[in-house]
Amino acid sequence: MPDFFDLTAIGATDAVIAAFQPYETRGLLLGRVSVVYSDRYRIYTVRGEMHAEAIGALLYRSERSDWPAVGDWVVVEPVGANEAMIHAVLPRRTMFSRRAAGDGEREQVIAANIDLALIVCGLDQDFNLRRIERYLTLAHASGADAAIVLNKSDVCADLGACLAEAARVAGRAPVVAITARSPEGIEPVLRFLQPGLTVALLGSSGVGKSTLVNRLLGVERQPVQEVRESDSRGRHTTTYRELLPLPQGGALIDTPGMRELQLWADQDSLDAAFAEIAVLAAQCRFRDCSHIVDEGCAVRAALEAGELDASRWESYRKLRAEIAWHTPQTDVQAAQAQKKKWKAIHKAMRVDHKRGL
Ligand SMILES: Nc1nc2c(ncn2[C@@H]2O[C@H](COP(=O)(O)OP(=O)(O)O)[C@@H](O)[C@H]2O)c(=O)[nH]1
Ligand SMILES: [Mg+2]
Ligand SMILES: [Zn+2]
Repeated sequence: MPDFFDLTAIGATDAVIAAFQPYETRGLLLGRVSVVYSDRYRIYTVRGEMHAEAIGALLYRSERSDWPAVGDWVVVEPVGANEAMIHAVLPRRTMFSRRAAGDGEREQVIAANIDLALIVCGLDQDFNLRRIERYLTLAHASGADAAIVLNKSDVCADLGACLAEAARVAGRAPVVAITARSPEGIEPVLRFLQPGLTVALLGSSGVGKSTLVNRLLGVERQPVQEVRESDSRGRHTTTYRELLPLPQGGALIDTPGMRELQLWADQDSLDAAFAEIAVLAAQCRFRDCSHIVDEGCAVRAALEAGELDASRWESYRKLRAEIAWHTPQTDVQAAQAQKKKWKAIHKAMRVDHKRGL
């Protein structure tokens, strides 16, 4: 363990340090969560990597989604050489969430404070634009920037065509093609990594995320799995999500367990991922246009004129239905909506009162 671990290299910005300031006087340390086990954590502090637990009050007094997650900046009290107690979680800048499995509407935070989401896809039989759209929506919802990394360029018959197809759904996200099979093969991805930046790898299992991580770290850190020849899909390997400091500065988060990704996003994130559809919808005659049968529908008109890709529209509709079904509404949002509703009702009642009703 090094005597001094550089937290700036893994993303301790001025804002993070300012948020920690009030605690510094009490002999507490700033830390960043690298791994979450069920009730234990691994963290990086200036003293290097430590094991940690959260104080009871932190867990009892907050929602599950406020518990420490991978990537969180935390305030810790060192106890012994290698152990610490987490006292507080500092405010998150960005946050990746999904619906907790088997539990209706509960938000589960997968990773926090990610600057850039690298959406990794395989250029084999698994190449799938619809999945890119899904991950892009998720990235927009998190607040992080996104870039698309097409891996396995060595097995792609028509790289130009695949790059062009991906670019058509990418919006403002840059698209690069790589092969994690060789050191030179990953060169296009290096420009996305820099000291202080936290990058997360998103993508289905089997696309080569762990191979890329190992290549970037320069060591075989993550287990790489064999894929089935038939459909290029990988079998699930059970590893922990982990924040890994990069030798050249910056941090990387590999995200196993995001195979069956349940969207935790909102309409705005969807509109950001499908900007051309959002622009069209704003031009429909009716504000609540169904885009199915209504008169003056700009979306239908564009579809019929061939100006809007039917598969894009189909993809958008599916994701929208999924979002509408599981509208992520925090308690605060729900309370605010209620407050607004009753304010309007009370206002109407006061008017009635003045009228002598
Ligand atoms: N042909 C080819 N295979 C790759 C490439 N990168 C990774 N693979 C293979 O894809 C399989 C899945 O890789 P892995 O890193 O475990 O994928 P992950 O599930 O996304 O972490 C392994 O058999 C890798 O050897 C590549 O650039 N080209
Ligand atoms: Mg993996
Ligand atoms: Zn319409």
